[in-house]
Amino acid sequence: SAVRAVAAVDLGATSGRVMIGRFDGGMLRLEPVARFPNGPVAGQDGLHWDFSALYGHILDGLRLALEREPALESVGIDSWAVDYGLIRDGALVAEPFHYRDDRTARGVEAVHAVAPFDELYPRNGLQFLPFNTLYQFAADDRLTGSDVALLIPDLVAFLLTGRRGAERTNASTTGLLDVRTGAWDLGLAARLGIPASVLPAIVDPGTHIGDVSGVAATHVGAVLPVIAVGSHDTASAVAAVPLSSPDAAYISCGTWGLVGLELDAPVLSDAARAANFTNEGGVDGRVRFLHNVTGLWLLSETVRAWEDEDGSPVALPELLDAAAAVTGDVPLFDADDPRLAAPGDMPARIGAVLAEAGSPIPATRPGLARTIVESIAQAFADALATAALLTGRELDAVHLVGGGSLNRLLCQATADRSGLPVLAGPVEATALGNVLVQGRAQGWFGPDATLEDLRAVVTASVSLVRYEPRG
Ligand code: LFR
Repeated sequence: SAVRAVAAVDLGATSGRVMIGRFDGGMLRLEPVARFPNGPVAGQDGLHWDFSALYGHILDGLRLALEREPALESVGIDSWAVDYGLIRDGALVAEPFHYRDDRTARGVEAVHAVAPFDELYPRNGLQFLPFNTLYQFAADDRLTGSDVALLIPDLVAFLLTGRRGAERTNASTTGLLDVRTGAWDLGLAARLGIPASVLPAIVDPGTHIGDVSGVAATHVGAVLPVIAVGSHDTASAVAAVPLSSPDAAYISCGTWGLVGLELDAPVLSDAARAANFTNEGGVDGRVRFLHNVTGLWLLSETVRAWEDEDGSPVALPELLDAAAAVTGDVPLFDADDPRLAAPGDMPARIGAVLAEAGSPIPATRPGLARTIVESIAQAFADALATAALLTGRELDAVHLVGGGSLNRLLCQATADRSGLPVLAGPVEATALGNVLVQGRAQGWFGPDATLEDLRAVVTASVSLVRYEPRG
């Protein structure tokens, strides 16, 4: 049978990429086409994304993808969650804010004054994160003058096709989607002064959004269909986790470490609320019951500070090898300390957190890198234990996917600290999940392919690395 192919646009907080995904002989293969940096940009009114630059890279990447694979059947877009662009008269009002911008603190106060967290949790099912979209809306003066608010992947799809919508998995991260009915919670929105008109119609993964048209089609060089995927990157990643049993947990580890289980129904208990576990929407109506652990952000921000200091790049593999060779006591800190959420000066801020707890501050770079990795692994292990407790499951394995799956020190430390075997890979789970949902919409896997069938394709396509817990 002929090779089938689609393009995946996957935007992460530190880099974006365009990939070709090909399905051939029962296996999926990814070909990276373009990779471009991403990160916060300090503007006059706070931290933004350079969305215009990202969009330019996406257009260039799609053009290149079509050159390499003229038979591309469609494109799907995923990105980090919660952030949005405002549209007025068909154009972007301003560069979207970055979720790490601290204006959200104002929004949290304003929202909780009207609807306290205890009331929100059973309604929207979300863990408290100060940047959830509803808090950002509450701190955004431009919202009421705008025609519509579009989450980042929906914004890209709008610019490509002219069609507005809110893809369901990502909409679930706004705090404005009713966790029980799956519809916009317009009662809550009204109480918060959020006009219903800014919330577009919900679109399910697998839906044909529209075709690349107008200037975008000219730039890309073709009228390519755009298919909604699990547009929240974590939803796409979880869709591609080759779960080995119903009691297997996952960690999607990139900038964040998203630690949890896939469930059929949300858990909205007081205990889940107190533990700050979220019930986000997955592909096919599954529930992503998970906790956000600050992941490789701590390491990448640390490395970035050292690179600024040196004026030259730091080699990560060498750093991690040296970190693995560190012996003796490794001091730990709370990876989720909110003081480590903002960009800048990470080694000093981690040092301050350690010092405050009376812990020694590692004197060498490998020493600090080891402390960071072990602290992340400990936070992973804690979240895994909490997930098991809250769902009454006895976990038998942990699938670690995403960039973190290449970090052997992190994988082994997670196995050791959780007492569970860690199955590492695939590294590009997000792009694979993006491709799988498009491929299903294109009929690659037959008319009735379930999420389990899609995961079986992942199992057939990648090999996992197993880390056993050491006593
Ligand atoms: C991971 C992620 C998380 C979300 C955070 C902010 O890339 O999408 O799931 O909580 O970024 O959007």
